[in-house]
Amino acid sequence: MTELAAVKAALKTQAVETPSWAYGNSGTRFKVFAQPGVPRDPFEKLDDAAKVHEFTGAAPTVALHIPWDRVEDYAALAAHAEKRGVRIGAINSNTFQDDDYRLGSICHPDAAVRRKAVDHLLECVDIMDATGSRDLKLWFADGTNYPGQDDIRSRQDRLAEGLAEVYERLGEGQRMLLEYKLFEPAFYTTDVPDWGTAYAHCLKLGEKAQVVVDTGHHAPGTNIEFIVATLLREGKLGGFDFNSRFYADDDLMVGAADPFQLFRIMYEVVRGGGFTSDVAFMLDQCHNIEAKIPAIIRSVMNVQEATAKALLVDGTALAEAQAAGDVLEANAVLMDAYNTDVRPLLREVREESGLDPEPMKAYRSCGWAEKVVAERIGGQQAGWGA
Ligand code: AOS
Ligand code: ZN
Ligand code: ZN
Repeated sequence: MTELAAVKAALKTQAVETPSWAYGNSGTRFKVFAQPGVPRDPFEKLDDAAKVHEFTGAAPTVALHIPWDRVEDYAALAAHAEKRGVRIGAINSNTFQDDDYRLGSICHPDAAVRRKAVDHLLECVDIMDATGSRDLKLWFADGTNYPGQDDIRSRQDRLAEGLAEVYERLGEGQRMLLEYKLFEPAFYTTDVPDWGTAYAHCLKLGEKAQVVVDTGHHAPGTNIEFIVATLLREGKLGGFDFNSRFYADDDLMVGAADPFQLFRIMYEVVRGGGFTSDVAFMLDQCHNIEAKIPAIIRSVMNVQEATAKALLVDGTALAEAQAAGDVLEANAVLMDAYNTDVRPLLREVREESGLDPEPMKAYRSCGWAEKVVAERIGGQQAGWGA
């Protein structure tokens, strides 16, 4: 296989998971702008997700969020997905929306609240069983707002205890993906604030527990690709929540603010063998002011473009320059790949896969947007702000 053929072959295997909540109405704490034609239930969210897959060929799974996607019959939901040509991806838990969780969930000082939170996580594993989902994705809003509010160390103990109970419940081939976030909604301490804390818990739990890197969850200036390289080296990178950020957890379209950062991340993924492993490439975004399905198609394409550039890095030339201590040449090798216009390559890849080379245009002219606007009255809100 020529090198270009290998790059194309790799791109054809790429899968980006889209989040069910990105198809629903969303906004900030100031305002949710309702859009016409948005899904009214989880089944319709899957219908929209199937459109993204139909035109990109690269979005075969859809993440669910419980309770936003709660249904009577999860097997029926999974069957509906399959009928539309997609599958159920990660199950995202929600231990942040109930009044009971004012002081936290799994780290709450009251054992009864902790019990409720853990029971919810166990319910999510039941849903994984029913839908065939592989991953339980955990993000905890737990933390404190004021020094002294609660004991930092005890909260870690409670976290470890709760996670261990859920870990034990995981079946064969199921994973627990633990997400970290620097701050928000808690502003003084967050119980899983960084990759180190997530890693420490996952290491103790065992090999089914892995870390999720949400690209919006870091302090400005954090070198995310270094974290990616480190977690991959340790076999602990479970996946990504991709989105882009200008300021904090903006949840905008991945690759919008900083496509170069996305390229650097994807380069470390490729370099560390993560592209061909079980690393899950998930989107965690909301489309508050832009049309949702096209924004998700654009996001998938942004990931594809960054990946194509990462795959084009001339590894031999880079290794030679690095070994020779040729700083400028090594940097030039990387920048050459980044500065390549990979859109023609991706168009070819799509054509070879029997797809329209221009997913955005193809979606716009397919009539789906007009159809759902006419048919769906009273679309559902995604769940919460962003
Ligand atoms: C919150 O900031 C996180 O990014 C989570 O991944 C969250 O759980 C997700 O956005 C939806 O559940
Ligand atoms: Zn996330
Ligand atoms: Zn987030």
